[in-house]
Amino acid sequence: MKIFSGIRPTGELHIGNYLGAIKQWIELQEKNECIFCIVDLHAVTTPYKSGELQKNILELAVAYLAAGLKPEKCVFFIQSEVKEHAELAWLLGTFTPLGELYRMTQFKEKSKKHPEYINAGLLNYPLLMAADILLYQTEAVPVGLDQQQHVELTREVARRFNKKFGKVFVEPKSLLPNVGEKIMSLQNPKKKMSKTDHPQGCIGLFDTPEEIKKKIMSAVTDTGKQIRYDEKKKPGISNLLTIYSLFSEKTIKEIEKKFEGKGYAEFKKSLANLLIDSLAPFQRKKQEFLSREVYIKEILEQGKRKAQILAQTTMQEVKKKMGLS
Ligand code: ATP
Ligand code: LTN
Repeated sequence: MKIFSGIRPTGELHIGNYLGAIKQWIELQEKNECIFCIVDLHAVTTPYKSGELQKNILELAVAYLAAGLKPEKCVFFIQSEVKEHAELAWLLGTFTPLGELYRMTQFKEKSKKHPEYINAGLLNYPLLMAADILLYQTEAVPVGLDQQQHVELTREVARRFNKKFGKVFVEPKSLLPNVGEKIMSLQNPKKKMSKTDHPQGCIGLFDTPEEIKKKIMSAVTDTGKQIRYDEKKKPGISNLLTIYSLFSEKTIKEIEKKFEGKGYAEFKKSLANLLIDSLAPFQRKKQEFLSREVYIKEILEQGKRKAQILAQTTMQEVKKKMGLS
């Protein structure tokens, strides 16, 4: 199967990114044709510091490697280095009704969060994402729940193009993890964990043991004492149980049983230790890759060359069908 996915270089990866997206990528790379992108053109649609972007891009590449992506098994590259992404996004915009873009949840949420920064790029964001996906004849897109709506829009765009101009694109589907599709913030269990939100709400893949302990111990929980999964009545504890389950590979039931009659503090202590142990290998690998900048740049260069060939082939067909060549 052809797989494509991407992450914005907007800060340190967190366990939501890992459980929602990257964990699936690592499994998928073994038996599929995978392309994983560092989507820098998407990162500039929300407030950012231009002087920090290159550093963030390199850090995301390091994070991809530290989390377990293998350059010999998948392609990874930087979006802005393959010009066809922006070119195709423009063309897709010429036949997409504005109303479809205005109703996207992410556009509404990011507009609310940054009322001073509602730019056309933010509105067109899903078209650039559609271009990312459609350029590579992608069949499946492994993402967290928040991105499912964008993949649906991509399907619609592909369908519309194929009908209007003739078949070029494959209609992709989203691949969500069975559990972990939406990890919630530790500070506000009604909101998703996010790189650019409250840092205390988010466990970074490379957080130190002290940071992990502090964040888990101060995670917002619910009234009551029981360690029991109930998304409506106990969203805080339910989120922690989900995280516990995914990192320990134990079922929620088993964990509830293990902590029967015990308090929140004991459960949290155990979760903090589990996370410290589970994330330690990522931290070790990150240190190793941080000192190998030349190697990482070489991987990104090779990825760019491979991606360019595929993207150019699709673009030629698109232009021919649209009468542009
Ligand atoms: P930002 O704060 O910049 O919007 P983010 O933390 O929301 O960043 P993205 O770069 O938008 O992260 O997402 C990268 C991938 O991680 C996507 O596939 C997204 O669906 C997934 N993802 C992000 N947050 C979560 C979460 N809390 N739970 C599960 N998956 C998530
Ligand atoms: N919008 C996504 C990142 C993204 C992406 C993609 C994901 C950009 N292009 C293509 C999958 C496929 C997000 O997580 N914010």
